Amino acid sequence: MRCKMPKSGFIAVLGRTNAGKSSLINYLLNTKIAMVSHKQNATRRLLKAIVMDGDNQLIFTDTPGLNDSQKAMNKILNERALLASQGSDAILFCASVFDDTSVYEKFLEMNSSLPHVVAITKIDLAKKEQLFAKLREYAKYSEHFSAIVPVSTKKAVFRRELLSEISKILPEAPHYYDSENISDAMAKDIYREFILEAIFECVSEELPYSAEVRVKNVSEGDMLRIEALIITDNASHKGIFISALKNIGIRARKLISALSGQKVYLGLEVVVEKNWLKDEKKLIKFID
Ligand SMILES: Nc1nc2c(ncn2[C@@H]2O[C@H](COP(=O)(O)OP(=O)(O)OP(=O)(O)O)[C@@H](O)[C@H]2O)c(=O)[nH]1
Ligand SMILES: [Mg+2]
Repeated sequence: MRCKMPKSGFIAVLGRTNAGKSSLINYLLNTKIAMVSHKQNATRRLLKAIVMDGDNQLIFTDTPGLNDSQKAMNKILNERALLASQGSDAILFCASVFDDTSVYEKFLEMNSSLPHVVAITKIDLAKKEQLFAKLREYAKYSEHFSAIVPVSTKKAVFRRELLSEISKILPEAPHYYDSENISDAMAKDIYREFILEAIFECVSEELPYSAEVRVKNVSEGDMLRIEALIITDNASHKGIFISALKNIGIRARKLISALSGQKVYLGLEVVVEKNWLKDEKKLIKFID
């Protein structure tokens, strides 16, 4: 007798910045591993989340949000997002219920041969009529997507429906990872994302965009000890980061402790790497 093969595959999560991609991935995984921010262009790196839907294995790649900015950093982020779809089996396109369909139209113009599902996010913030109107707008493109699913990570609705629609478009294949794993990322890479999230939360306006984080050391004993550098681009920014360091530390420690289940010591130091954002070679190396 032939055993039924599960559906398994890689799904690139694409969409405009701030559409709620990272939040959705955390929700689908039932564990927070991806950084989230109300500020735009928060996610800089690709991050995989391994989600089991029954026996099916869905490996989501969080990607930087698509944007029209001409800044060097943002161009690199766009390229990264599009690259993520190349090695994938399917795409999950995310758009908030308030976004117009222009980003989706641009996505269709890419003519990706991959099957995709559309997730309409943040439906908790919209009236029913707004959601229905948005679904009618997308109905024009129904020949392109295999399903459209409204979701809310705040209300925690339609997780099962979304996973099931994505499973349908994946190939039959054995699992790629042990089903106990939640990500292929190293713990220190997730800690870096959490420190970045704390920076986005604790320092204002444009300043988080001048910062990168490097985790220097992680050691485990009676508690988890992490030493990390916050790198910024000039001395006056350094001063502002130093004054926000206590709050950044408190927030980041909370996130790391929730994931690791351990008490956390977090040693943060602020250093200046002059103009790292303006030197494209340095920029690529820093956000690698
Ligand atoms: N009310 C509500 N807010 C949401 C929901 N999903 C995400 N958000 C908020 O939307 C903002 C952006 O969320 P992210 O998950 O960081 O968005 P993103 O698409 O990953 O953004 P980039 O990384 O910049 O591309 C955050 O403030 C989230 O808390 C939702 O379902 N409901
Ligand atoms: Mg994100």
